[in-house]
Amino acid sequence: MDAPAHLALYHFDACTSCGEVRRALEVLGVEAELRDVRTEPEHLHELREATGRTTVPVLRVETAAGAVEWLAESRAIVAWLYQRYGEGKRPPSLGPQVHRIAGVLMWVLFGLALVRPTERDLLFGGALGLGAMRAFLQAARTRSALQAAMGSVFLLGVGSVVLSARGDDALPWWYGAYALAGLLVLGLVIARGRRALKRRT
Ligand SMILES: N[C@@H](CCC(=O)N[C@@H](CS)C(=O)NCC(=O)O)C(=O)O
Repeated sequence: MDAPAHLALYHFDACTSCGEVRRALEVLGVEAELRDVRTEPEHLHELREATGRTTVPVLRVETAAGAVEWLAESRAIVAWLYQRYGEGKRPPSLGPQVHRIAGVLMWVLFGLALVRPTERDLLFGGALGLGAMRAFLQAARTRSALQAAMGSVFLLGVGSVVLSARGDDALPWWYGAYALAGLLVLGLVIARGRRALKRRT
């Protein structure tokens, strides 16, 4: 392919695979127009029309001559970016691997917590702790505000499990966690509305 003249990334904030691509763009100092398919549905429409896909990330590469190529799958996109702009650097593998393994482990602990009621607090607390670590690491790597908020919800869950394990049931953990999740959803709806308003003006 000729040298790309314009890159556009179809993505959305909460999408972890998109975060990997945003991270690669940032590390490599590559400029790309970010097209959010959740807050700007017209981009989802364009993507579906051009590729038939409704999942992201997808990178649209346009050359100076006007040729357009669409790259899908986060790993393939990151590999392409490093190959083209990495100057010999290799794509990161540790961060994504830690994220994947922590995710699997978290669900195993959640599952075990359901079938082993005697160790429920420990298993549940462990799962929530892993969830918090995973979300905060991802937030730091990909600068996702949503992941940071998710990390806070998990952390609150850990605190509440500890309180409940100590017999302090005055604050059942799920009240706090759901209240925070509600606030988060509200915050996102407001932010989305404000962005949409800004685009129209
Ligand atoms: N294996 C794909 C995963 C693509 C994928 O599942 N993307 C999700 C978000 S992370 C998606 O677009 N889901 C559609 C939706 O949530 O509307 C990749 O790594 O790029």
